[in-house]
Amino acid sequence: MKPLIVKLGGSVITNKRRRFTVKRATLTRLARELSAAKGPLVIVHGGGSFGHPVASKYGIAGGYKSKDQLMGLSLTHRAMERLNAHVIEALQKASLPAIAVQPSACAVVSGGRIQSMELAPIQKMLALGLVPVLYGDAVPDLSKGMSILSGDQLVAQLACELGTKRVILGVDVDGVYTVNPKTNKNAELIQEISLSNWPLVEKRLTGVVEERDVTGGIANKMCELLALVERGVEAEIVNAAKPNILRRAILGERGLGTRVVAR
Ligand code: IP8
Repeated sequence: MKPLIVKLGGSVITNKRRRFTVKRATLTRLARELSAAKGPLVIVHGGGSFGHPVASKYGIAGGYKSKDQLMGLSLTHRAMERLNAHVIEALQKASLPAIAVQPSACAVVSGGRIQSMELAPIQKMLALGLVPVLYGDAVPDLSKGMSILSGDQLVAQLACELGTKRVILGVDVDGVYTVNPKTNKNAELIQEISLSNWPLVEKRLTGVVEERDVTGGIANKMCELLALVERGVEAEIVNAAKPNILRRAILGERGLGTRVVAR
């Protein structure tokens, strides 16, 4: 059986306004919702207020320019490890046998893109019934020296390589909107994004991302997902900040947020 891949967005599990702050109650609830999965599961989480501020301070995404960025990479990675420890602990409390997998130690990255990834340990973990948990990470980069590998890119890579049929991305709004729904009441939810309507949708998206993450906004997310659905994988962006939405999506319900489709 192919694994389901679920991404927990950084804005769902951390308080983006307060550095290094986990939304503990949300994480506890999401761990319980994830435990509803019937088959093999891979979890990826984003950086939120752990990885992004540190990566941004040291300009990690721009590549290696000066020696102080080495400490920056080390600190960014450590911040992600700390967040990952919170996630793993919450999953364990929900009886999921979660195990951390360090992306910077198994992905070969060049120009910010994964060139290859060692997946044998992850495949064995899944075969055993473990739940691998990966995260956006600060990584050595073959051409830029260093870069940031986003959780979204990891989701796409893992889905292709593990033969996943469906990926679910949990965010803190109901899906993709025409404008930022937190600040504009005229925001319209886009129910379906496809390869054909994306150029038009992209033009309509204005100010959807309020604080830009070091890994870019919704356009980058959509690039990863559209490339994925082109290969026959289903993708849906749902509101994981609302109780039970992620659980329902995991149990197979469709149309709970924005679906990304090939047609
Ligand atoms: O939040 C970025 O991952 P993302 C992780 O999935 C870091 O874009 C280290 C900033």
